[in-house]
Parts: sequence; structure tokens; C-alpha cells
Amino acid sequence: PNLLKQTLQNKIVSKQKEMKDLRQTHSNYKIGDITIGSLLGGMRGNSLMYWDGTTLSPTEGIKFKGLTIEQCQDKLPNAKDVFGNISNNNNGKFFLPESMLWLLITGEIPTREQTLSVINLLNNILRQQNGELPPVTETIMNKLPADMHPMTQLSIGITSLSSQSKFSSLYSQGKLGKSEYWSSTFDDSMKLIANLPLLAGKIYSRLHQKKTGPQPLGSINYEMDWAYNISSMLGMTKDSQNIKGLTPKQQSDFVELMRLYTGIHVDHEGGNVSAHSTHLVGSTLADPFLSYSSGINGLAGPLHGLAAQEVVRFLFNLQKKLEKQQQKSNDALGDTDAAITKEIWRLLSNQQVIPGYGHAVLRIFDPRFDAMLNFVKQRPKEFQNDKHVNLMQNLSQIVPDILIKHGKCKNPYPNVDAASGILFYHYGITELMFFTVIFGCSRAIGPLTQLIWDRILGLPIERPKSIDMTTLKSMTK
Ligand code: AMX
Repeated sequence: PNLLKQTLQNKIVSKQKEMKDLRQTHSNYKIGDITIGSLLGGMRGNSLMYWDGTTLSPTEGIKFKGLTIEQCQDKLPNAKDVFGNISNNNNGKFFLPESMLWLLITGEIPTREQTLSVINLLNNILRQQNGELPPVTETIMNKLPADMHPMTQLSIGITSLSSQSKFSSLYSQGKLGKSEYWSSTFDDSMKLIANLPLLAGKIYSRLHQKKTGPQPLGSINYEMDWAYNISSMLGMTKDSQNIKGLTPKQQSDFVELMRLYTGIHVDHEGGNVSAHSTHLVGSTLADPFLSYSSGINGLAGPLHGLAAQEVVRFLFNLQKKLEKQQQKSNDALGDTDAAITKEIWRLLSNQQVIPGYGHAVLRIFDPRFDAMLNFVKQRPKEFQNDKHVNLMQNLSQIVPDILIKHGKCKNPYPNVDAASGILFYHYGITELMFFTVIFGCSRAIGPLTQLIWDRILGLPIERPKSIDMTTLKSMTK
């Protein structure tokens, strides 16, 4: 039985009634004003979308169905809760993305059994595929140039899964009434999420093809969770080739990092580009694969998810510069902070952004950054000699003051991307262009959950009105 789908089904009638009441009774209630400033400023500050899973407050950060990240860590089942003490170290403490999926879809904190049912739901989809990508997708992926950007490959891979879409197949056969849209949207969304470990693994293995050949770097373990299987397919667990030669403790830590990362990146309110594009394209009744591949294309922009890649490039260049300067001045310690400050000012005066800093909504340290930093702090031995991780921590103390003095950006604090890439790098994911693919795996969970609800609630095709310069000018006279 599909426990998640059944539980969702039980919620539908009352939620549809709430939506109907709002529409019928309060349609004319004003929720804000639109100014020329916001229209020309990327619609900042205008509440224009319905989004139910997460909220984002400038001062309190993200809340997942009302829960902060800390509360989620406290309340949602983690690997220890689900599997018991499977390793003799301290890992298994971060909530599983499957628990989050249950929370976002049903609005309820899942039990251990409910979380396990989501793990089984996703693994059963893969079992039916013999743990392999559908043949069409496999063929397409193998034909792509191996050096094509991993995000382009991910977008193509997800788009190609559209040939598997139950929603579009039933729709094109004229078999779907509006009240039935949600069910096949649910099935397609679960299929998409289930296939992401395979797709990420496929893309990563192609980066290693010259060394490891065409075979996958790992295999799906049907007894384990989604984040574990992403790690396996990247070759980082005992169910894989262990291409980076990690110790068992490091393998376990990597899976822990993957559970943390993919748990907290799932959603971030609806207005961010990856979520918004999925919602917009989904509003045309495009299937979940086509809808989410649009989200992936948005995530591939350097001001959005690609920042993870840009941050690591930035850290490497900065570290090299600092070392060169130290050699020149023949000073073993050097005044690192002063050199960092100088370099940040140089970039700012060249009109470049400091990657990993700033945010369109948040006005505090990104709580997801704090969560990643705590991961480092909990493993002092592992990270003490990693100069780039140390630099990342150092920057988070120095850059905010500089950005405040610079006076342009509204949030001078690190965002989530300031830390994530360099942690993956530490464990051997050294291909910078790949980081955002991991982001893309996680982000699927939020926008697809919303897409299912959009269809339950019968939201219409999205179609804002645009205004030309002449009209804008005439309005101001
Ligand atoms: N470094 C330098 N300048 C910055 C800056 C940064 N990190 N962040 C913002 N600014 C500048 C903007 O470019 C803008 O300059 P302009 O007036 O000349 O155009 C000005 O400050 C005001 O911008 P803002 O209102 O504070 O930010 P925004 O809402 O327009 O943009 C964001 C938000 C994240 C795109 C921006 O802060 C940025 O470019 N940061 C660096 C890239 C990055 O880390 N992106 C990842 C964000 C998280 C994610 O989506 N994964």
C-alpha cells in the first residue's frame, strides 16, 4: 500500500474546501501594493504566489510547515530512528529527506513507519526498473558529450524521463478529469525523485569514465535511504567502487553530509527561481518531468544554485593568492585577514559579486549555512588541516563587515552556498561543476510537492500582466 498517497488523499477534501472558501469569500481582499520599483526590481517584496510547504522570513529564516531547521532536526525521523544503530559512530542524526517529503506533502510529522514507507516507495520504483535508468534516458545520457556541463545533462536527463509520464499519457488519451490530475502527478513526481540518485550517479560516472570505464560507480541498496543511495551512486559508500579511497568513517560522514544537505535544500519558499519556474511551467499542465527540468535550468544560473560552484572556484583562487603573498613577504603567517580584506575590496571595485554572500529575502546568516558549519565543528579532527574549509570559515567572519561598509547589498551574510561545495570537495567530489547537481536532487522535493497540491487545488495557468515603458511613464504623470 502507498501510505503517503493514501494519507494525502485523506487531506484533499478539507483543503479544497478551505481554498474554495478563500476564493469565494475573500477574492477582493487586498494583500499588498505593487510599485514601479518592485515591478522593475524583480518583483521583490510582492506576495504574488500561493506556496504552502515552506515560508521564508527575512529575520527568522526558512520554516518547513512552521518548523525551523533545528525543530525539524529534533522532530523528524533520522537514520538512527529508522534503521537503528547501524554504524558505531555518532552519525545518523540528521532528519532524512524522506521524512521531509512526508511533512511537506501531508503537513504532519511522520512516524518511523511512515518514513520507512516513503523509503520503500522510492526504492520499489527503482526495483521495478532493476535499479537502472529507463532505457530511453540511458541511451540519451550516453550520447551526450561527457564534458557537457553536469546541470545541462541533468536537465536533459529529467526532460527525457517525460517519456515515462503517466500524467501526460493519460491526459493525451483524454482519460483525465480535473479532479484526477493530482494522482498521476503524484506518481510521476515520486518517479522523478526516485530516479535522481541514478541520474546524478550517471552524470558523475561520466566525469570519471576515462578512469573507471562506462559502468556505474555504485549500485542502489534497496534497504537504504535516498541520500545514502545518492552517495553510493557517486561511488562514496561500501555499495560502490569507493573511487576516492575514503575510510569507513569518512564514507559514513559523507552519507551524513548528504542527508543533511539534501534534507535542508528541499524548499525555500516559492519565489526562488527553481521553485518558481517549476510552478510556472507546471501551471500549463506540463508533466512533472518537464516542469522540474525548467526548475533545474533556473538552478543552473550563477546567481542561484551555481553559486555553490562559484564559491569553491573563488576559495581556490583566493587561497592561491594568499599563499603567493605569504611567499613574497617571506612571512610564514602573513597578515591573512588584511590580505583577504584587500582582495574582497578589489573584487567589489571591479563590480563583481562575492559568491556565497547575500540573499534576496533573508537578512540574517542563512540557517542552512549554520547547519553546514556545525557539521564541520562537530568533526574538528577531520577538517583541521583543510585550508579551504578554514578559509571558508574565516571569510564568514570577515566578509559581512566589508559588505556592510560597501553599502550595496541588503544582506551581507553568508548564504547556504558559502559552505556546501567545499565540504563535498573535502570528501573527494572535486569536480566543481557537479555540486549543483546535488542541489538539484534535493530541490526536487519542495517544488514537486507543491505541484501536486497545485493540481489538487486546481490552480489556474499562471499569467501575470506586463506593462511597457510608455504605459509606465504615462501612469506617473
Ligand atoms: N557581492 C557583491 N555585491 C552584491 C552581493 C554580493 N554577494 N549581493 C548583492 N550585491 C549587490 C547586487 O549585485 C546589487 O547591486 P546593483 O545595485 O549594482 O545591481 C545590490 O547589491 C543590491 O542587491 P540585493 O538587493 O542585496 O540582492 P538581490 O536580491 O538583488 O540578489 C543575490 C540576491 C543572492 C542574487 C545576490 O546577493 C548575489 O548575487 N549574491 C552572490 C551570488 C550568490 O551567492 N548566490 C546564491 C544565492 C543562494 C541561492 O540561490 N542558492
